[in-house]
Amino acid sequence: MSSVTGAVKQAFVSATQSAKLADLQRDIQDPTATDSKGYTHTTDHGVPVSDTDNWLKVSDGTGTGPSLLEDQFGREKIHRFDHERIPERVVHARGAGAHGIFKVYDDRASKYTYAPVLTDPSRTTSTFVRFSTVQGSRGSADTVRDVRGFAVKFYTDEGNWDIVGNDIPVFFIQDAIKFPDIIHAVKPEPHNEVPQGQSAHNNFWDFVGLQPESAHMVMWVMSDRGIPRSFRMMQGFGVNTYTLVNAKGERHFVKFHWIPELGVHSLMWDEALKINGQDPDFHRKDLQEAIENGAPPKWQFAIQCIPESKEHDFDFDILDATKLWPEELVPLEVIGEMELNRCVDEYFTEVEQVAFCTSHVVPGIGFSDDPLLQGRNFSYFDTQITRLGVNWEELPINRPVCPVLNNQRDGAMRHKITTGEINYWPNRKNITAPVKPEAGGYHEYAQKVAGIKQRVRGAKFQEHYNQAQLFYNSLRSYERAHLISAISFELSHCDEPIVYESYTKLLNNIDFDLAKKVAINVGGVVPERPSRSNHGQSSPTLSQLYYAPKTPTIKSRRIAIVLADGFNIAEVEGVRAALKAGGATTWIIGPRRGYVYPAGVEVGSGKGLFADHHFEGQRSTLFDAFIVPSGATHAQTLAGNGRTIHWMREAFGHCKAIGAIGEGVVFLREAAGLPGIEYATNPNSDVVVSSYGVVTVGKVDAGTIAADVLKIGQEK
Ligand code: HDE
Repeated sequence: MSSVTGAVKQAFVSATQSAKLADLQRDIQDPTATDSKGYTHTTDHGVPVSDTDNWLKVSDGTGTGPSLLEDQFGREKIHRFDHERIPERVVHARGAGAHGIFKVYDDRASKYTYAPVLTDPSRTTSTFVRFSTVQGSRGSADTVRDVRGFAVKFYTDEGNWDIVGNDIPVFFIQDAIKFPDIIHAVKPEPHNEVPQGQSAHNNFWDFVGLQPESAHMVMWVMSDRGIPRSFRMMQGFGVNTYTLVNAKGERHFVKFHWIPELGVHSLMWDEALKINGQDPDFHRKDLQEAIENGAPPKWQFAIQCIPESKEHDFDFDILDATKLWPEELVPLEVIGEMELNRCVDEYFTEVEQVAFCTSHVVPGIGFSDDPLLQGRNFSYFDTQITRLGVNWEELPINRPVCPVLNNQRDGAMRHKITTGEINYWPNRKNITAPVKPEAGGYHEYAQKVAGIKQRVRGAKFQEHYNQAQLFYNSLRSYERAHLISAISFELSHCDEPIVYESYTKLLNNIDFDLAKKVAINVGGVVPERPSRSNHGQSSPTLSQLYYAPKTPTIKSRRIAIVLADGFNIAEVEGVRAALKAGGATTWIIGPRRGYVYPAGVEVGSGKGLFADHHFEGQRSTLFDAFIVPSGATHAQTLAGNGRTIHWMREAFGHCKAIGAIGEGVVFLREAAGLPGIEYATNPNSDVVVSSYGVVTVGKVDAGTIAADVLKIGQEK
C-alpha cells in the first residue's frame, strides 16, 4: 500500500491526452466478443443461457400451462428490467454529452493561480461535457426556449474540477435559498403537470414578476440565446464568482467563459417550434454528427479577474450572480481552448451517470462568498447521493484519473476493494496521511470574516434593472424584435390577467418601448411614460453577433441540395465538392430515397445520384442552406410539388441562404414566388445576383456559385 503522497507523485506521470479514455477502457465491454469458452449470452452471475425467449412452464406439449416462479433466468431478466431507471435530474434532466481535451496556450494565468490545469501548457487535460435544457424532463425536446446547461468536468492530475455553467452569464436569483421556488415556478404546474419544456405559463411569469432580481436573466432567456442553433454555437459561462490563488498567496475573483469557434447562433422561434416536433433530438444529433464528420466543436477558454483589493470598486456587487462583469470594465483574458472530439459509447453510463459538483475544485482554485455558489456547493453533492448513491464518485465516468485514497470506504455499491486494516487517521502506520499544502494538498485561502449572523442581502444586491437595460440596449434591432415576440408569446400563454399585467408593468422599468409593445400584444397595461429613465449604456459584447467568426464559415453546416430527375449533375458535383471543402455536409433531397437521375441518364438505369431523403422525409428547418441546380424536367417536377415549394418558402422565411441556377431560378421565381427578391433572369448570363440571401445565376461553372453560398448565416 503506497502512501497518499506517493500516489500523488505517481499522478504526475499519468497525464496523457487520453488519460480519461484510457481509464474508461477498463470498463468498456464489447458485446460482439465472445469469452474464451465461446459464451455469448449469460445471466448476470455468468451462467450461459440457452433460451432467453420462453419462460419455464408446465406444459404437456399440446398447450401452455402456468409459468413457474422457479425460473431464475426469467426472474432475473424481468427484475433487472424493473429497476433500470434512476431518478432523473431535478433540473437539467435532458442532456447530451461528449468527451474532449483542454489545453492552455501558455503560463500567463500563473499571475492568478498555481493550478497546473490553468498554467501548464505542456498538459492536455481530458474533459467531459454535458449540455442540457433546464425545464423539461428527460424525454423532452431539444429546441425549446430555455437556458442551456454547459457543465464541464476536467479530469486533472490533481483531481476532478467541475465548471457547472450555463449558456447565459447570469442567473434568475441571488440567493440559493430561492432555488426551489424558481424551479417549482418554472417546472410543469403541480396540479396537471403542464407545460413540458416551456416557461410559457402562469406560474413562471407570476414568480418572475414578483421577484425582480430575475429581470436581467429573463431578458437573456427571451432573447435569441434561449433557442441556440446548436450546443456547438453557444457561449458557456461559469456564472458564479470563483477565486484563483497564485503562488504568492494572492487571491483574485474570477469568472469563467467559453467562446465557441463557430460563433454564437440561434434558431428562429418558428423554426424551434417546428423542430421540436420534426426532430426532437436535433441538438443531440447535431453534436454527434459534427464529431463524427470530423468537425469537432471547439471553444476558447477565458477568464475575467478582479484583485481582492478591488472587490468593492463597482456599482454592482461582484458576488451577485444576477450581474455580469461588463467586459469594458473587466476584460476577458483568453488562456486556453477545449475541443470535443469523441462521442459517448453508451448514453446511460456516461451522460446519465455523469455527476457534477460546483464544490469540486482543485488546488489553486477556490470559492467566493457568492451566496448562490455557496448553496450550490451544498446542493450538487446532495443530489448525486439521491440520484446515484453514496459511491457515485467511483462510477467510471466520474472517477478521477489520479489516485483516490482516503479513509471513507463502504456504502452501497462500493466498487473498489481497498486492502489493509487502517481506515482512520492518525494511524500507527502513517498511511492515508493528509498532504501538506507545500506537497500539493488543497489549501483554503485564509480569509478574514467578521459580522453579525443574520438573514440579509448586501446593499448592492438591491438594484435589479441597470444590467437588464444594458442588455436590452445592446441588442441589434432584429434581436430586440425577437425578444419582444418571445415575451409576447410567453405572456400570451398566461391566462390570468394579474400575471401578464404585472409583468408588463415590470418591463417598463427596463425599457418604455419594450413594455409598450409587449403590453399591446398581450393585452397588458400599456404604460404612458417610462417608470424609470434609460441610462442609455450599451456594450457590443452582449449582442451575439459580436462573437461571429472573423471569417464567415460554413464548417459543419447542413446544406440540402433539392432535386428531381433531369437535374444538372455537373453543377451538383461541383457545388458539393466546394461545400465539402468548406467543411459543410451536403444532403441530397429528391422525390424518393434512392437514385435520382440527371439529365441525359435513363431513369431507372441505376446510374443516378443517391438521395439521402425524399421530399416528405425531412423539413427545411433541419438544414442551414439550400441549392437548387438547373435542369428543365427537374425544375418542372419541383414546381409541381407542394412540399418542395413549401421548403423554399419556409427556408426563405427563416432567413436561410438559397442558391439556384438556371431553371432552378425559374422554380424559385415562378413556383415558390419568394417575395421582394431580385433574381438572375438571363439564362445565359453568369452574373450572380444576390438578394436577401437568395443567390441566383443563369448559368455557372460548376463550383463558382458555391463561393457565394459560403456566406451562410453569418447573422443567424
Ligand atoms: Fe444547478 N443544479 N443549481 N445551476 N445546474 C443541478 O445537480 C442548483 C445553477 C446547472 O449536466 C442539480 O446534478 C442550485 C446555476 C447545470 O449534470 C442540482 C442552484 C447554474 C446542471 C442543482 C443552481 C446551474 C445543474 C440537478 C442555485 C449555472 C446540470 C442535478 C443555488 C451556473 C449538470 C444535478 C449536469 C444541475 C442545484 C443554480 C447549472 C439540484 C441549488 C446558477 C448545468 O444540484
